[in-house]
Amino acid sequence: MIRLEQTFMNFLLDHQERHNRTYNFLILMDALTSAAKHIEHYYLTGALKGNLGLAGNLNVQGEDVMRMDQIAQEITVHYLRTSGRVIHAISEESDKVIPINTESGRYFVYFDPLDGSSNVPHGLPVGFLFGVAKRNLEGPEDGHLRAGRDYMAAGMFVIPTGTFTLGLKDAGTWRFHIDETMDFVRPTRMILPEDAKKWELSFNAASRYTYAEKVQNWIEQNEQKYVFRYLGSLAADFHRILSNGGMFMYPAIVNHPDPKKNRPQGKLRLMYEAAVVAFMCREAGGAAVDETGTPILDIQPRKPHQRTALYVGSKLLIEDIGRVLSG
Ligand code: FDP
Repeated sequence: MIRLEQTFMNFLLDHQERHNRTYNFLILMDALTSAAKHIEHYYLTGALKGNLGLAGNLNVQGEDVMRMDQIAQEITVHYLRTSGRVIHAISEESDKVIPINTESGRYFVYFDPLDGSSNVPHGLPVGFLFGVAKRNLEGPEDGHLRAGRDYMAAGMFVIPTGTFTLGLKDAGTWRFHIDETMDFVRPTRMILPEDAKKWELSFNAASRYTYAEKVQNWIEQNEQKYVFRYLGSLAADFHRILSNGGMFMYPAIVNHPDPKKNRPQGKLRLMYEAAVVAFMCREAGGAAVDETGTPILDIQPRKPHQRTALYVGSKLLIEDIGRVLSG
């Protein structure tokens, strides 16, 4: 007997019906999964077609744009536009807020279509991360800069592994795998394991002496209890933490020997990186804080590309480091 699985769309349809919701979110998710599959296709053949190199320009953060970043951006905006459900989008690849269906759209989408750029030339895992918030449907629009606690969903595709993880507000975090027909299937509820045996720490170890002293001390006192893993791609590193437990961190850089390289605000972007993983983590029983110990999901963004430090993972570990950070 072959084993056939429930599809993502079927799972979501069931979810929407159980909560008496419209199908608009389904249409949006169809657009996002289609975009992810399309990006995955380009990524898999990227080395052959010369798509894994630099595009020759810089992005809004002053970083080199890869050819794949542009492809992924074009694909995602296309699918969001044709869904007819998105009012505005904020993307890592675009300086300004992107108007999509400004009259009829219902959702704000915050995304990074290809995160983890150091992995791109090697064809190794990168992430397509996104958060979704709903516009105010009654009365005047209340702005597109939403805190993570106001997202209705947040998810990530780890490309090109065929995995998709989605956090749904108050309804858990679910993982899906791509099947032979390119459908995402087999909803599996993700709950961070309480047993610390498999817990991992994930951070750029080469940068540890650039962190605040209290963070360095915490690492020294705790690292030997856990396994260390770091790929340098937030989605892929967080994917492991969700399964095994532990903590991913990208602390503020405050003690760099070259002070110009300090990043007191942190490196990761709040709206389409930190809040996305923090949302999925909360729905899986975990937590996330910034450099002051403030919950990531409570931070009200002041600008689209705001950066933050990030500590995300198993609740006990985040509470522990949170005490150190806020102390
Ligand atoms: P990258 O700069 O390679 O695109 O989004 C930023 C990000 O990747 C994350 O995906 C990753 O976790 C982190 O930065 C890696 O940064 P370091 O190279 O400083 O470790």
